[in-house]
Amino acid sequence: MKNRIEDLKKQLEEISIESAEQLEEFRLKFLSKKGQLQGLFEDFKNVAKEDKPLVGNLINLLKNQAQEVYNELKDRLQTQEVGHEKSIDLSRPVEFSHQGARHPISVVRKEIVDIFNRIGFVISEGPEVEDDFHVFTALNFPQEHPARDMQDTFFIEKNPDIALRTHTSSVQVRVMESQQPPIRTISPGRVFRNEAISARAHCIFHQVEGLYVDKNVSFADLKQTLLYFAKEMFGEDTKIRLRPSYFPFTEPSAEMDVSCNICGGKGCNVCKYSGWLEILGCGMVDPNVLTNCGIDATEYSGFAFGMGVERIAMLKYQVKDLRLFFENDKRFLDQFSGAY
Ligand code: 2NM
Repeated sequence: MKNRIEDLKKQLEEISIESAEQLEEFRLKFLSKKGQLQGLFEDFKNVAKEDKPLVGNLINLLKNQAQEVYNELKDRLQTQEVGHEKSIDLSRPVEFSHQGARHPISVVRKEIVDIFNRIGFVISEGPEVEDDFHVFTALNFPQEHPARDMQDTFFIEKNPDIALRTHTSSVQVRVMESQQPPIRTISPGRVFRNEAISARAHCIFHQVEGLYVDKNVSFADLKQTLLYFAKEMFGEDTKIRLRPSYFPFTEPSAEMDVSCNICGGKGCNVCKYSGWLEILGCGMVDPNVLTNCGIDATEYSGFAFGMGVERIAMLKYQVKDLRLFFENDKRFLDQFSGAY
């Protein structure tokens, strides 16, 4: 009897269980009515009277031990099986993410650039600190032009030949100097003007300028390219209109409006009841500019355009004060965290 108890105790200590089937086998063998422990209880009556207290105690201890082992193994097996459901609650709301997001100006700049990329315009970039030739002279600005005035342009104090670029056309001058047509390029970038900061103007802002130079480029090409852009940017139903304008670097020059996509052209406070929103300037590149950049103006012609990214972002997101784009107030920026 003692040997059987010892033997079962040993088996109990060495038990290893991997599956529910093995656990059930264990239960049948040790704990069930037909199990070995029950067998011990049944044979207990045959134990000599003087041995009964000791043997009885041993059997009870063994029974308790077997029950404990069983409970523990069952627990362990269950946590293994359902561990995933226990540790991951799929219905729990996500915690708020404090990761950063793209700035609305970056989102809009990318949108503009992507549209022109799709029709073959290649991005070009250049320096923000430029010389007079690339910012003004090559672009047909006369010596006395007011833009060259200290009041409009930030010059480097010790060298009036060096300035912060006032437009990204300077990048396109560099492109034309370094390569012959066909040229199809788009220049996004930061520009600087010595202006008083207000709800509509800032001394730093962002532009995207485009340039296309090839044989037989016409004003019709300009118009169709910009119509495509307007439809991609503001929606398929968008209409455009061109009004005559003036820039030193283009002739003829025009300002382009798009139909107001807030009121659909009927008139509202965004378009100031005109039905139209001004979004960019454009024109045919003045032959003088091509010549200044080393391109034969008798063989080639081109169109160019330029737009302010802040202005387009203001229209797109209904932002009434341009200064918000520069203040980096998180309460403002967080509103665009899903934009891209
Ligand atoms: C504008 C309006 C019209 C322009 C001109 C050039 C260059 F380099 F080809 F001469 N780039 N961009 C241009 C033309 C820019 O911005 C309102």
